[in-house]
Amino acid sequence: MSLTPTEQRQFNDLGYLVKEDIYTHAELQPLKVALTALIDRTCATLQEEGLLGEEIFADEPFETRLGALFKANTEAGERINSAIMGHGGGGFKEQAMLDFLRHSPLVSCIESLVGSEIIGSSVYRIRPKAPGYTRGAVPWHQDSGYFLPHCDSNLIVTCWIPLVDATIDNGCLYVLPNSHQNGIVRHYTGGQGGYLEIAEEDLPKPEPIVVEMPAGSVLFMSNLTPHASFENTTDIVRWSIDLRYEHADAPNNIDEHPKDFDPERDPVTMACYPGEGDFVIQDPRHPEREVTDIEDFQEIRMRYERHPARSPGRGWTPISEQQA
Ligand SMILES: O=C(O)CCC(=O)C(=O)O
Repeated sequence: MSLTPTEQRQFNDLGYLVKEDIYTHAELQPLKVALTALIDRTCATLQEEGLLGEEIFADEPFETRLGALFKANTEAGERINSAIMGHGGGGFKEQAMLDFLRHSPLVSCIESLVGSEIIGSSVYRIRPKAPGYTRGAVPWHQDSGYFLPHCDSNLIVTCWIPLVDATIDNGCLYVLPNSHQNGIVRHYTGGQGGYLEIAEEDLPKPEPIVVEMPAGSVLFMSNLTPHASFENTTDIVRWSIDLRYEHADAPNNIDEHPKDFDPERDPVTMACYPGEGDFVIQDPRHPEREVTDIEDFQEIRMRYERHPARSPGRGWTPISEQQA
């Protein structure tokens, strides 16, 4: 599976593309099983701490269980979310995650967009948007708002992948089409949910497209495509994963150790998101560089958890200081 020329054109012209059936239901299953096991372990810890009673909704399906936990005990729900999202959101680093990142139909599609040498961006996130989760809605932004400015001219492809059908009601994504070719828009820090936010008056003008999509489809976006998602008003948890990939020429920290990272260094010498570890997904000339072993993958991720190397960021103004 790869992207057809028409699909590539749509991605380049509109800044987004949806392709269905990149993961079958069976191929989503290992990740759902691993996430369920993590929920079970976290419930056991919360019970030991006296924060959760007997009821852990073990018989509820994956789609609704975390929502039921949130409804019964918001504090426990928030703790389970933190366990899933971990440090910066990319804390989940089990075999099922590495397999998901290396899923060959997806990697072939990425190859159509960035070429055959592919870096997995450190910034992958699991987002269980449970009803009642206060940081579920993500305001309008471009992913480049989070990356350092010298990466604006590099294509970093975001793949947004729902693990359950994503609908308007459960908080699917919205994108602004045709808005990725005019560079970065002003963002503010401390927007809705604590995220970066583009103010209403700075938003590019096209009408937003609502991207409802079945589980296992992939929404491909560029790092300059404005997108947002809103509240989940259903009982279904809108589970999704967002992965990012770039060409090996784009700034990355593959061969860098975080203890050698100096936040005072000239930002143009840094990875696009220097706070977490990038990894090689595909290198046809040097396949030995590809991260295929779970221990190697975990080592890369944990290096950065042990030595947090914060991104100097872009110096956006806080939204509280926005001029009227
Ligand atoms: O999943 C969401 O609701 C927001 C995702 C997002 O903003 C992103 O992947 O950059």
